[in-house]
Amino acid sequence: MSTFRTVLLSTFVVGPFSFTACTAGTPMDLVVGNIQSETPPNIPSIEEVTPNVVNPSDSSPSTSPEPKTTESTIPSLNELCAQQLHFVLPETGDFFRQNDLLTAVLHAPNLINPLDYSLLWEDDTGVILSESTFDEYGLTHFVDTEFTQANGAALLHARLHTPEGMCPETIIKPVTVCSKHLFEDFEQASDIWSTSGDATLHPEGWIELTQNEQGRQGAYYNTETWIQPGDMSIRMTIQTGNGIHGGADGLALTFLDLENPEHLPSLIENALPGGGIGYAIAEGSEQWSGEALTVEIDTFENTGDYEHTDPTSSDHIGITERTNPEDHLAWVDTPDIADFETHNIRVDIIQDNIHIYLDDTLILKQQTNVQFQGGYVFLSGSTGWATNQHIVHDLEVFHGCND
Ligand SMILES: [Ca+2]
Ligand SMILES: [Ca+2]
Repeated sequence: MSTFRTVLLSTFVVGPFSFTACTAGTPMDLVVGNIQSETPPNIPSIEEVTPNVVNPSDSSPSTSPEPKTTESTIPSLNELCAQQLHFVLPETGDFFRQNDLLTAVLHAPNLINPLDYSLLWEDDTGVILSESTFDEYGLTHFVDTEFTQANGAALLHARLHTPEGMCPETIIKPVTVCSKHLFEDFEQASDIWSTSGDATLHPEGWIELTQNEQGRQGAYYNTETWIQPGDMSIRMTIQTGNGIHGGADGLALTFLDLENPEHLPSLIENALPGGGIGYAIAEGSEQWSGEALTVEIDTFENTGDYEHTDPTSSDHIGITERTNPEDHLAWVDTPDIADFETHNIRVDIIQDNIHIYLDDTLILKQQTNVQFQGGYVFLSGSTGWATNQHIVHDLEVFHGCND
């Protein structure tokens, strides 16, 4: 008899009955061990059970106070299903390209005999994608491209298959599948990207948006790629700092809603320098509808004396709309962002939620109403009285993520 079974017996078995926990959060279920024709009038909860006491309603003749052990030592399906299951991969909110390879890993750390179990991987409609066995450490995995064929928000289900049968409940991991994907590593000159102002493409594999001198402004823009509205995930690896007077002004990624991309260069050239971070395009242009979405890495507090007002005295990652550097839809302080180390910035927009990650740590989750209608993409940067280097090492955007 295993330790597991001994514990179950001494804890749960009362006369001919045994009691077992179902999945977390559900009430205790009564499970009949030795089948009796009579059911107790009041089903006791687990707290009411005193181990090793004969139930007074037990009318079967018995000369021994010891509980019967033969059948009730076999754990029930509910007992076997009451397991900790934990997705190692994918992570919550992960984004995939359509037809990407999905790798999923699940850990069940407390299985007594993990080799006796397997796991069903299912989609949201209950279709079984695969069944995989556990290893001796309680790990199992699944690799597949079928799951990522459909576009949009998706739920991956995992169902435990025990020696006593299938568990009724699944655990769920939400992910997003996107039909569009922009990736630029700046390793070589591109037909669809162009530099503007002081921006320089370095053959080592990055774009430097300004020179580290006062009053500079530059951009790198793409007249071919239309970023779709809706859910998206934006990732950038940036490096900024090494300047004078405390550092300024920042760098930004903007999606500009524009009918004709031929107007992009002139609009960018006329964007405001300094606190405008090279993305602040004045409203009223006939060439531009006025809709835009920007992720700014703002390293200088503008106080409204000459320009707009920033919402915080700290360096910050902000989300602004309509290229208005005063209109911060969301922002989060990042006081160490201009330390001239490389930093990974990730902004996810899922329905009305903005999630901002810095170096893989979620630093802001905010509910807001994003008006973005899609647009062409450009990176920009600027310096003023204070300066910094403004470098982007790579850029990735998952978009087209809605059904
Ligand atoms: Ca600023
Ligand atoms: Ca700002």
